[in-house]
Amino acid sequence: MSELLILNPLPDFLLEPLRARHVCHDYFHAPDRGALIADMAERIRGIVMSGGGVAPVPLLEKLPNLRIISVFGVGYDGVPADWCRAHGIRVTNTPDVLTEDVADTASALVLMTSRNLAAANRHLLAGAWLNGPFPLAHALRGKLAGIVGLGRIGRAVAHRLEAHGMRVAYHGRARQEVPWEYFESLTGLAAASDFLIVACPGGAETRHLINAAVLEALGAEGTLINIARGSVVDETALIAALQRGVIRGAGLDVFENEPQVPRALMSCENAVLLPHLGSGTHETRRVMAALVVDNLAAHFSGKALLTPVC
Ligand code: 8YV
Repeated sequence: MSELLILNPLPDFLLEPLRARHVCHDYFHAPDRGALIADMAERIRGIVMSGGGVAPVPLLEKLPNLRIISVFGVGYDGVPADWCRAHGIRVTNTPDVLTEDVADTASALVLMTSRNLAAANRHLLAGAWLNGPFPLAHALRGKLAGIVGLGRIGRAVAHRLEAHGMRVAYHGRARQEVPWEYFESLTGLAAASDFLIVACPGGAETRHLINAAVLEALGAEGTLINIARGSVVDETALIAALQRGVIRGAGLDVFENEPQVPRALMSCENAVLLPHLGSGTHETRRVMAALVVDNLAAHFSGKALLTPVC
């Protein structure tokens, strides 16, 4: 049985099939990770990690027989993919199967922020409705949804928001054959948008892409939505923009240092914050888990990988 290093906590419905097929070593909970690696470095043939996890090069360099990294998620920004390519290490992820759930989450955050639904819930639960109605909010129809990164998830978000009567535009590395307006300038898209929706990959190329200048352009009637990676947004600049009313609000499912969320951000009443639950449904996570198991099975039996990154 091939031996695997489990880099992050995984759900039982993934751990059980992995343990039935492989010898699994729990790196995350190991009392002495250095000793664990020193003891079995030669035996490790694969790594399993979560979408938000990190597989640092210094760790990978200690595993001379590592041949595959299987990511339980679509985002693989925590994997040094170029290094893996150069060292003959395959990488797989779980694209497509989580697109609809993550897009649903983005659509929910747009609705929650536009209609202040989280505050409305607090209003009722606190008994404030007895003292008067909840304040009016804002409609979605006719508003512009500016999508940063029109990949699979970005397109699914666009279709959902069109169904709410919103207009759609986008920014990305290149213009695409789609019926929506393309903005070559991110700041230009922000200035035109009522909702700026971050749906691009994480990683060095997009780190702090959404900075103070972009937030300034989004403006006092604008809302930032992020269902991609926390690293894409300068969180310090976002907190300042929320506190000063530079933007109207934010709806976030991802954060720079998960699961630690800055108290200053949690104190912003104009922010709706979710604990990175974008793909977090029974239906989707089980299909993702099956992809992880099946990619490993394909690799170790010399067959083509189902969802290769490299
Ligand atoms: C993971 C994620 O799916 O898919 C991703 O890239 O960010 C997450 O939604 C989840 O953490 C399971 O690993």
